[in-house]
Amino acid sequence: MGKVALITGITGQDGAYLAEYLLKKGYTVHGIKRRSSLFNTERIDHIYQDPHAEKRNFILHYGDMTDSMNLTKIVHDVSPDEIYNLAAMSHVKVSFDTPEYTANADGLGTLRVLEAVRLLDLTTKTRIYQASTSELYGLAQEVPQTEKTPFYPRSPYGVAKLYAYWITVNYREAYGLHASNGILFNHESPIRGETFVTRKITRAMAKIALGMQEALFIGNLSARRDWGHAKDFIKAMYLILQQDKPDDYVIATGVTSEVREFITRTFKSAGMEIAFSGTGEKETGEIISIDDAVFKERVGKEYIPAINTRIKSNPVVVRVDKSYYRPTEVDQLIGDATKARKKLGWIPEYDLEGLINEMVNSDIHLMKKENHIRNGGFRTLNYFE
Ligand code: NDP
Ligand code: GDR
Repeated sequence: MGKVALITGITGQDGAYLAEYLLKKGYTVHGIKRRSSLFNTERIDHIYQDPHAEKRNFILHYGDMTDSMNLTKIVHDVSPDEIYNLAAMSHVKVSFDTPEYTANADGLGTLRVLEAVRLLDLTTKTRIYQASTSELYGLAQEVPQTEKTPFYPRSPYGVAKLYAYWITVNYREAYGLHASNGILFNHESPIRGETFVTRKITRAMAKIALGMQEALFIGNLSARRDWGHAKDFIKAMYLILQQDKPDDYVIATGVTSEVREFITRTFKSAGMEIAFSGTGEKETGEIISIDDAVFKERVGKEYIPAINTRIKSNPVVVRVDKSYYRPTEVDQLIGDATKARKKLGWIPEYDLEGLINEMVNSDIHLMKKENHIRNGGFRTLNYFE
């Protein structure tokens, strides 16, 4: 009999990759999804199984991190070997708008999962992975950040996750739960939420290249992040729960880059050279040249005349909008994953270039599809976040 896993946040980026990964390993995967007025299972559609099918190894349950009775019932019914607690209001900027909800879902939500395991006498059976974050370091007290670096969160999200981190450690120490924190640095992918900065950039670049959008409006260009690929990072989650002893691990690539550089590299990957000028809110990025060969290969020969005409009249494709600034910012993050490398044998396969190329290819493909729909006279959705 394969193991049984329960994933909260299964409809999110990490939940989708992890579910697929565990299914391939022979697990039966249960996931918690929220009731939504629209379908919210797009990321797991390829592994979705008809609830009417007789034998299933992928089962979804309605639930919410703010509802302890519901969570306890699901944990009881599933009796999982492993719980991956990935559900969270995960957008740092939005957490300033919804601080109480974020504390409830991200902080108390974790307590609810731990408490369900304890109350149901599953402490010796069920292992728990808590999705902790580099946002705990916030105003970083040390460079690079390790498991020993003191925390200094800078957002309601970071503070809620700080509670989640420590309550996980506390349940491990107080009740002997196999409960571990993965302190994961930023990880991205073609299925990253559209309002996180990397995906916002790759989507906007694709639309600009295809003549569907004028400019990318962005916030703090100077923030630095340690960006990896979600496919690599979910493997670390799995490895953490396979260890005999529970523990906390930093998971990071060890390379940090500016948002500005992510933009430059994204456009370059599709054959567009960008140069930035000006400072603060007046800073802009303009296309200074097109590499026809790369543009042809990545975007398509037929789009070359239009982009050339466009940049002759208006080369500016990046503008700053201060509404994307955060009340308190995390300026720089870079992780040291030596412990994970040594103890888990975890080594990421993707570098930043590989990540960007994959996201760029995927978003150009997606936007071409949108473009075809528009050119066919049909409406497509507008997103301006
Ligand atoms: P996403 O935002 O893509 O996914 C979050 C998931 O949580 C979604 O399935 C969402 O459901 C679900 N969710 C949100 N609120 C609730 C709630 N109240 N009840 C039940 N489910 C809820 O995040 P990621 O996949 O990127 O991240 C996974 C976890 O890892 C999160 O906890 C995040 O904070 C943490 N993390 C992420 C990092 C990253 O770089 N990606 C780095 C470090 C930590 P729905 O689809 O309906 O919105
Ligand atoms: P982050 O990711 O806050 O690190 O949290 P995000 O991509 O939102 O921001 C990264 C940096 O880019 C700057 N930035 C912008 N960010 C967004 N979203 N939109 C913009 O227009 C923009 N312009 C500049 C931000 O100010 C920031 O400095 C992510 C989430 O996945 C968390 O859940 C997770 O815990 C951490 O990563 C690790």
